[in-house]
Amino acid sequence: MTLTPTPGTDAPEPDAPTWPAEFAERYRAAGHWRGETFGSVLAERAAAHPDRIAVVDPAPERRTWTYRELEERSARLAAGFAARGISKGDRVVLQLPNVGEFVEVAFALFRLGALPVYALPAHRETEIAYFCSFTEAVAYVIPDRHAGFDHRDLASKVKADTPTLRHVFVVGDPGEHTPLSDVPREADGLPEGPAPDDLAFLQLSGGTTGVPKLIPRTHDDYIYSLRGSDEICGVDADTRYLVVLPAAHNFPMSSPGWLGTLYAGGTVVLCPRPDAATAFPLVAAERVTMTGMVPPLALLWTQAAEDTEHDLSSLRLVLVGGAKYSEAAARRLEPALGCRLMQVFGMAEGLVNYTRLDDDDETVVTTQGLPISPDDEIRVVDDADQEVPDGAYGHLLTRGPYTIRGYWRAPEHNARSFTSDGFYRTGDIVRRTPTGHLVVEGRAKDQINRGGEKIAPEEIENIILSHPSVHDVSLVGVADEYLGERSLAYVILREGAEPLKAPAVRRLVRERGVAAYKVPDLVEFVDAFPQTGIGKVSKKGLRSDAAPGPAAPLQH
Ligand code: OOB
Repeated sequence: MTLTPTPGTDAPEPDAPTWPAEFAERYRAAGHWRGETFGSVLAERAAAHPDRIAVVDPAPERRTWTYRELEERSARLAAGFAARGISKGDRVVLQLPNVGEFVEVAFALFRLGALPVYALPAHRETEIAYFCSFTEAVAYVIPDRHAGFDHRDLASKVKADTPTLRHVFVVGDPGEHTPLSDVPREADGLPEGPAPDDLAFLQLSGGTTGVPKLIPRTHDDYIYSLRGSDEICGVDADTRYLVVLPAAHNFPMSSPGWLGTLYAGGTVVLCPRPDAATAFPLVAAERVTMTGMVPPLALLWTQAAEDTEHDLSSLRLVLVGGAKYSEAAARRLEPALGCRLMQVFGMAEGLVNYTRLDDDDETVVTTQGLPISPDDEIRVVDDADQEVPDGAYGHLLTRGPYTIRGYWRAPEHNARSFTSDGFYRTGDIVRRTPTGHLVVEGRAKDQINRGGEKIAPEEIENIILSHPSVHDVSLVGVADEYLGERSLAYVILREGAEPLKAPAVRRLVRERGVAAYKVPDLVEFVDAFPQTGIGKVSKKGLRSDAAPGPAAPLQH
């Protein structure tokens, strides 16, 4: 893997900072990092229980793959990718919805040591072009069409502009690209796989800046988070986990998610859409035992469960996280769905907290849980990085055996997002209860959390600012009963400029080709922004102008 160069030598800049040797040794000695890779884990599971069902893809026709089949398919695909010139360390942007091929391609890339870059199905040209060019991706894997959108046209445009991008592989009708099914399924020719401390993939950060940051996760660190999550959530060979959120997101991937389920030898059921009308019949037919979702979806499921005809009695545990889950909503989930609730407060950068199966009900509905690991170090600090007394609110800083030490190729940003001793500045405002459970009170980072989907205001502000009539813009989150927050763009027009209407602002953002969830929900024209004491735009002031008050205070 890339090592931190010794000062004074000409070693190349590492792609990302990694754990100092003494930490790595400690995490190995504690048994957290066990020298496994995703490839070795799948091979072991396939040898131990070849005929167990690993993956169920219900649509459009029910397909199942046993562990042996998944292992063979992904190993052969890995050899086929290798024959096409894809090798260890290469980046491959993976943008597939919840279909079996997602799992197959991910494991093929893991086996090769090529790094999936996990795009969300909602991402559009702006994001994809950035991921491809910034990571110098050699391949891009897409569905033909998904949710009414033709990914092949987008791929053609991106390929024309990205010199490194040699392959576009399509699941379905390929158009002018290569069908994934045409990649030769070689029986041999597999090069040596990655080492356990090599990078396994690049995950996307929610982001606070103009462009998303990439999160480098290793086999060792991520597999440790799977093992810990499995233990906490009681995942075992009988678990049948339904992937309702996009499989590319860290939550349904590893908390405990589809990777945690496969680690334990359970069955992953892929859900093509998250709505109750799609998911409930699948829960019943596949005897689903566990799933994870964001708060707005949990609200919908809770309501829909009241008069459903579908048998949900197989459900044992529903995890809810990604955004603050209101206590009132949390209280309704268990009676409605007839299963245990667990809150999850996690981040793609690493740290994941869960309430525990044996926590009392009050703790489950009022807190966001405890860290996975005894070696997760938690600091709650004031603005000067001084620890606050237990129970007081402060900024959450963390470091540990599965929390990154820096983003990928982002040294300047890393200097701001990490302390000099390697703690990640989460941007979240929390307090700790006497039992050590964390309660998320709000956020200090400039980010909007729209029902679990994260928006970096700067990215959208830059697009709106490019309009000649716009003098200035500020995007803020305002309270929303269902989503927790939605986005509001305050726009100041240039004097004497062509007048602009709200729909045109929204259209400008949409037509720039960004994920639909980033298009401002509301647009308001103002003459001036409220200022803070030092003359900076006060986002807090804007938020309180907009609404009687956000669901939770967003700044302390
Ligand atoms: C998950 O990961 P990301 O990377 O999309 O977002 C992380 C951020 C956190 O820093 C926090 O601001 C917010 O999302 N968040 C929550 C929360 N869970 C995440 N805020 C309040 N309450 C919660 N329960 O969102 C993610 C990753 C793994 C597991 C679960 C969620």
